[in-house]
Amino acid sequence: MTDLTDKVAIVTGASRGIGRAIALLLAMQGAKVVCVARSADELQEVALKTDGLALPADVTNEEEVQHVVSETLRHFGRLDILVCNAGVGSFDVLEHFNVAEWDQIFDVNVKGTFLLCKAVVPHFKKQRYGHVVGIASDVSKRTFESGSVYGASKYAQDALLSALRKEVRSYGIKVSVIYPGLVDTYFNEAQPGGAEAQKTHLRPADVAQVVRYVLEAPPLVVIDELMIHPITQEY
Ligand code: NJP
Repeated sequence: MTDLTDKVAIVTGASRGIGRAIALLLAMQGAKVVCVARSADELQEVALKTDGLALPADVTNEEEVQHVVSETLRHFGRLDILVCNAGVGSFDVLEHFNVAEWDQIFDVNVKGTFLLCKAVVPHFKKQRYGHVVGIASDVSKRTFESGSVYGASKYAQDALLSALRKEVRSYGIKVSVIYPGLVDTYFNEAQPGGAEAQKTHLRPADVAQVVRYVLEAPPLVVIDELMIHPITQEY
């Protein structure tokens, strides 16, 4: 088993939802967590709870992403884990989307993942160690009506991470991709905690447990992919 004590982990989208739950759980395992998202106040609250570092940043901005990585290394002197979780989505028939909405979804879900990996992987290669975890989606593997744009972005994010896994394996770097089904979060302007969603959706902590499981795998073991659904969800 890989001990997470004192491992340094960047978690994007840590201000709420799944990312917040991942940050809290990794901190409980003794990891030093760098919380990244745009909402500075929410991020500060998570950083206080995790005894970690809040670095407000937009994952679509290369300079801000580079700053997150250099500031992490300056502050902690090491970096072991990257969790690419920040993501956005909305759902409608294809012709109702405009180009700005397409760009926003692809910028956060695909370019954000690309920029974080681009900034972190050279460091991981130098130390010949590191673990990238991507929070993709079950719709990285299937399509559905009204999911064309979001689904395309999640297929692209998955392809990027799967190819990266092949590029970095010989350096001892792991890349794991998690494919959650419905999760009770603020995603797509939802309000979590409703009675119905509690019966039909995973909790953010369920996904966080999967991330922990993947990260704690023995050094020789890489869990490439892991899909998780609420038992009530038709898939
Ligand atoms: O959503 P939500 P989830 N730069 O809205 C951050 C995937 N997923 O936790 O910047 C930096 O509660 C945002 O922070 P802020 C989904 O695709 C979900 O459900 O402050 N951060 C917030 O912390 C996504 O990849 C479901 O607004 C940015 C976080 O992202 C991941 O799970 C199902 C940002 C979003 O929190 C987490 O989403 C599935 C930016 N430009 C996959 N833009 C589900 N919930 O059902 C957004 O299959 N964030």
